[in-house]
Amino acid sequence: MPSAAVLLGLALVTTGCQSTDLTRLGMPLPASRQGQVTLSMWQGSWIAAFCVGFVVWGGILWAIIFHRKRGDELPRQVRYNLPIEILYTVLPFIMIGVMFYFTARDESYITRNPAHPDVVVDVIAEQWTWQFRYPQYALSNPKAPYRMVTEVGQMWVPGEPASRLPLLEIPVNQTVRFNLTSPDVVHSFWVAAFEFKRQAVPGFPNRFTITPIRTGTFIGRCAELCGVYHSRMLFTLKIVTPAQFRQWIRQQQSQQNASGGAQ
Ligand SMILES: [Cu+2]
Repeated sequence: MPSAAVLLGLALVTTGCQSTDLTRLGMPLPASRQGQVTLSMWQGSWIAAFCVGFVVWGGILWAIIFHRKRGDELPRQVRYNLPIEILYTVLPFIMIGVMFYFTARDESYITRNPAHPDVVVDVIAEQWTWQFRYPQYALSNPKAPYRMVTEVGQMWVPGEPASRLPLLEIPVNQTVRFNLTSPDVVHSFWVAAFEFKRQAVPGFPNRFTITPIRTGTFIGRCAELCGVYHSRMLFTLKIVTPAQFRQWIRQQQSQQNASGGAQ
């Protein structure tokens, strides 16, 4: 039981900063349909783990309290107890089977790539910035990153120096396919509210599909240590209504045409 208290305390302390809803057990409020599935998987795993934990802790306590050393006489030794041996062989198989079923079911949903997504975004992750291209609209990053030489080395800065982050804008309630590539080292596309990460591996294009379920502005990060400015490899994610998205695309297109075509 003390370990349960420690665990619970740890969970509260480590999750207390941003999440006020304890039922999410430290996970952010999901911003995508896939994230909702991940969250329920996370919650279900904890419930199952606590059920097993209570049985184990109960067994330990029971042994401590009712089977204390009472003298120098050795208690009756029991071995080859077939029912118990069958129980602790079969039970873990059942537990693993249940975990496997839910993991396989949810994973195949989360990694599903429908053949006809509403929006396609090509994501190029590079040291140390992001480019987002919308091939359906012949649109490249609103502002192309440029290379800045610093005291430590070279870094890519989006737009003007130290100004805004690369912008990824997508419409809510539509399926968005991301094609993820990297020209240099391994990076990782991560938006906490999607409860999802995927690596950008040089020479190995990755893809995934997200269906956002609520509008808002989020921060995207690189989640793979990729060099000196890894921690600055951020982007802004805006989930907007489909109408706002169409308007934004038109705006970007006219800006791009005005500045002389795709970069
Ligand atoms: Cu990176």
